[in-house]
Amino acid sequence: MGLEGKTAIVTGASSGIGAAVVRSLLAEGVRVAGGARRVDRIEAAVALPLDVTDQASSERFVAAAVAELGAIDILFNSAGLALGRVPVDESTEEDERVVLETNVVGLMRMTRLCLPHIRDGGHIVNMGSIAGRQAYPNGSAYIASKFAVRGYTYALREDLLGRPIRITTVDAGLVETEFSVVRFRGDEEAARAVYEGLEPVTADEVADCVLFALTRPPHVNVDEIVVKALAQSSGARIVREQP
Ligand code: 8X3
Repeated sequence: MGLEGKTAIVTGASSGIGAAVVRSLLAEGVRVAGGARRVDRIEAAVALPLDVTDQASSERFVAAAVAELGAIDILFNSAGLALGRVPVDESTEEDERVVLETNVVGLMRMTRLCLPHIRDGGHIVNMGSIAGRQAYPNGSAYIASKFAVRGYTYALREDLLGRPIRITTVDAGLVETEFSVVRFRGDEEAARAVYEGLEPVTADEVADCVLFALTRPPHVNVDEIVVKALAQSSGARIVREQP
């Protein structure tokens, strides 16, 4: 099923998996509105400021995107982050709030705001994580947020059942993007160590998974894709080659 001429909204469009999905949708002939705080980094023709943690910003974004694109065929909810790798008793309320407000409340808000504009045959793809399927040590807020994304996606599927809108989550493991630099608050060395001694999945390879789900026939709903580096069985078990 080709995507030529379809329209898409992508959140978290300025970097990582969001930016990779923008690129692959553009290559398929999709008209994309990308939203992020760093608008200058968005490669989509329609690049708009978006802070999913801010209701007014999200409302302005959706109104402007719909004004540019008309109805929406694809919503890719990619905006998300992790902060820190510490045990629960060292975690801070502030970090927990930022992670949950971005990954969970922001994703729910964007879905709710976009839904009235998603036309029949539309598709919502949520970026999940293997952290939303199995816990690993020292990642409680991120893990809680991604379990919530999976729960919300299941609930969405129940509430939209009978409507011609498909729903997919893509749960990725180690993907080398700015994710770890953000998680370690700019500490590039700590971020690099996350991917050392193994070949992580790339953002483009995750975008391929998104494209696969989007291009199935309209009656086929790919519920979940779980994609990990071959060198990991979970967030906690990773085999690294010694230098
Ligand atoms: C990212 C996966 O395991 O690095 O969503 O937290 S993990």
